[in-house]
Amino acid sequence: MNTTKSRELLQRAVQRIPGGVNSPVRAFRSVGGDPPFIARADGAYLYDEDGNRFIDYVGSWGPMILGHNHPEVREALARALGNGTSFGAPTRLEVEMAEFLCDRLPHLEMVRMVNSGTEATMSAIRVARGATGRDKIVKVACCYHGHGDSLLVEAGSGALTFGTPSSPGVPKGLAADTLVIPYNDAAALERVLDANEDQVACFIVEPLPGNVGTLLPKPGYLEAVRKLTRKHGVVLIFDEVMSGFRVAFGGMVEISGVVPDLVTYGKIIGGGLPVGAYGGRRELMKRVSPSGPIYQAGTLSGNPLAMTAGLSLLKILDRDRGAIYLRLDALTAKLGAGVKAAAEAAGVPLTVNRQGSMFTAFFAQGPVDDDASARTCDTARFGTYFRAMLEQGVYLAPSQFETGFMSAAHSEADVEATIQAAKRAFKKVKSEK
Ligand code: KE4
Repeated sequence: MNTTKSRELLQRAVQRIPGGVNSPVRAFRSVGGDPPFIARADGAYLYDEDGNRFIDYVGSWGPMILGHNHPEVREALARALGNGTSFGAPTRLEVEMAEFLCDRLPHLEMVRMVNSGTEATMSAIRVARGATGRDKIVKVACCYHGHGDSLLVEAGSGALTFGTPSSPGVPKGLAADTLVIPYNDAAALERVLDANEDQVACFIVEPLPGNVGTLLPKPGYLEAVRKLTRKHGVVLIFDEVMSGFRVAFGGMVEISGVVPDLVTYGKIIGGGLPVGAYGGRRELMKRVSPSGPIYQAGTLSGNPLAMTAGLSLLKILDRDRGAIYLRLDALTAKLGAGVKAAAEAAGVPLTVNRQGSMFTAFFAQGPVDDDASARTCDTARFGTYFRAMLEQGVYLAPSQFETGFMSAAHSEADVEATIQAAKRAFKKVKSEK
């Protein structure tokens, strides 16, 4: 595969951008090799600067649920461009977006738009702390909620789960207020809430974790979490930045029937432009400035172009939700089954987790249902598999601990071609060790 232009761009990029990328995972550090620089995308495909085409299972990490460059989204943006790009003033589009979301998501009584998932989770936590007057938060070890200081925290030593920074630059004092527990373990949540009575503002969790690869909630887990947080007066925050409008139109709230106090969104609701949102109970959201004292702001929040792209994508999902989610589920089920069968034929242990069009092939015997079991993966084998797939024109998430995304633009032929590529890739994995 010719990668001349991408390599030249990477050499220039690393001179001026940390690691040559504007978000770390794009650098392919955990899978080896250098990333192709993408020139354009259309439907299910990415095209790099050297003209190579890839079947894309990253979809910009979630937003491209209908595929890249959707004509209705593109045309809506073209029309909006003529009106100007940003005003820093209230617009009709923001009202329409807020009404669209709240009218269709019963758990959303009020919502505030921001510019990323990180801003959404940071803000939701501040609302929980401001509303309860409590400083501590509880998070799950394997969940990622963006790079806000309180959330770049890993499980500390000792039984009390006090957090320690997972990055330099996060103050120890702040990290200590973040308590970290394993996923799918309601007893661990009960212990930490009992040990910190009246001190915990919120429990934030990806109801369907996608940042350690895809994990599924055990039966009863989310219900138990809801019961425990209500009992202790703790705000329950579902981080649906990835799963929202992805696993179902109503996300994991729709699938599980468990209703959080606050929820965060991102990715799909921006249609590929920078958008995040947080919202939920009116009693909490009315406390946000300027209607209340809890401060949060953003120059480009609710930007007209981002609202246009997000609304046009969401309206298509709403209009054709039955057919779209059925197609996504069927295509992804076919892919998962085909890849699993290919691994078995090659004698490579593999566990495929999937919910709708979110999926991960873990190089582990399995089951993989929490952080500890996810960490047993053979990441070296994943790297070999990833590179072999890329060489064959299949663009997977460049880390074992990430989620893949199917789009409605993928065809049966794309899925079949991917399965055939996987058969060859597993043979290479097996031959290497
Ligand atoms: P952003 O700040 O990247 O828009 O969103 C942060 C975030 C919050 N919550 C969840 C559940 C998320 O998945 C994310 C971001 N997801 C990663 C994918 N692992 C974005 C990819 C990247 O960091 O480049």
